[in-house]
Amino acid sequence: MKPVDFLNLKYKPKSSDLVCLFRVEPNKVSIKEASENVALESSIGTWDEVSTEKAYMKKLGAKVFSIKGNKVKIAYPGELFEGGNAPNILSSIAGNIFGMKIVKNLRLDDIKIPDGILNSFSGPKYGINGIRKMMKVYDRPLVGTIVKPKLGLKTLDHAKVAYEAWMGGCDLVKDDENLSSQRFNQFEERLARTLEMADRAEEETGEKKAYLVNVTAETKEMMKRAELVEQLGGKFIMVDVVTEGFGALQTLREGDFKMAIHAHRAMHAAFTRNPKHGISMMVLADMVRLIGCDTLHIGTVVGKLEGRLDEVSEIEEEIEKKVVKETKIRLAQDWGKIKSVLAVSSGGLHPGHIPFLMKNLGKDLVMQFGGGIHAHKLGTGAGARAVRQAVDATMQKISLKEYAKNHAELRIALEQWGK
Ligand code: CAP
Ligand code: MG
Repeated sequence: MKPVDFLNLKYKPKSSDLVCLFRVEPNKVSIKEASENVALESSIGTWDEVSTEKAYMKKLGAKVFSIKGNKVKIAYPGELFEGGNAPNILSSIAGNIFGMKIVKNLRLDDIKIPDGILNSFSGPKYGINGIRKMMKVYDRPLVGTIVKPKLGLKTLDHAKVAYEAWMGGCDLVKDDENLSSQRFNQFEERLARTLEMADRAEEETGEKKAYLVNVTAETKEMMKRAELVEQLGGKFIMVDVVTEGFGALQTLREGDFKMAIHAHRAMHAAFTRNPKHGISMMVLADMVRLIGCDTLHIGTVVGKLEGRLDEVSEIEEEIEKKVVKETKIRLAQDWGKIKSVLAVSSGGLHPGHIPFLMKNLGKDLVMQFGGGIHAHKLGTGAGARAVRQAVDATMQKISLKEYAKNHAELRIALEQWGK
């Protein structure tokens, strides 16, 4: 039987193919041989031809159809995958291949998902427009905070910090990625007390307020917690999408709760950070959108993660800006029935960063400040006000320095952290 051709540089991908862009660094073999092995191992092949192979399955073989330098494009027939099954797709295109000896480094940089697979998923329930409608904020970025310290606060202190932040002008208050239901701050009590504070702040400010409570846990327990949030009238739940896992994330989305899902990406840098090996943030963003989260962390360029501005060279900053911008654009790209995802910038941010973020990432954005609010000299409420003042100034095209002249909270923030 003629072997499957996993390498065909004349092949024109079909619209029903899922196409992957890899960066391949061969290990003592040609790029053609390395790429061919990536294609076979991530579809129907193994290290030698097996006698059990049937002619009828050849059409399922993935094909390397473009090699430009170390950039390799591979087309996967849509029938290779089970529709609506995210872990299944990743087990092929992002499975064993990263461990193969025939490559020194391998990075999945980008994917193009065919309509057939797109339409087999739910996508976000609310998306950018739905969240804007829910929060009644239409013309500016949303601002949020993370209750800090990230762990250790007792429930009533947690709820109090949240209240201060909402009263200061935060739209969103979220749990930190590693807060679940530890003894010092148990989930149910925390949920009830903090939602009470959200209701109070809504009444007193006339603005919509949302609590992004972290439901990350064993899947059944996670579902129970999400049901409780819905029963208590919560607008949002938050989940650590990488540590929770794509299958469990689908279970949460298929619960079809009347709540938006906030995706935290803790652990992502374990596979997204190395530009030579792993999986890009763009691919992670695509999977999170496909499954159906409404908001997703995408990075800041200027913040503390992935290297602060003064530590990275201009080139690195341009590359990072490009990655963050492209991910944001991708999250709002037209995917037919699949709604958009609202991008979240977070990590080492303070009010001085706001003009840069709004200039580079626009208004369809959530900007989150943990230390940048709670470390304000005058406390959480003042920190939140300083953030809103910086947003107002930027919306009115007034420099922060000028606006700070008659806005004390912002002036103090700029004295503390600069611009
Ligand atoms: C930010 C944060 C977020 C990071 C996640 C933290 O706090 O709560 O988890 O932003 O990173 O724990 O570091 P600060 P990313 O505002 O105090 O820095 O958004 O890159 O996924
Ligand atoms: Mg955090």
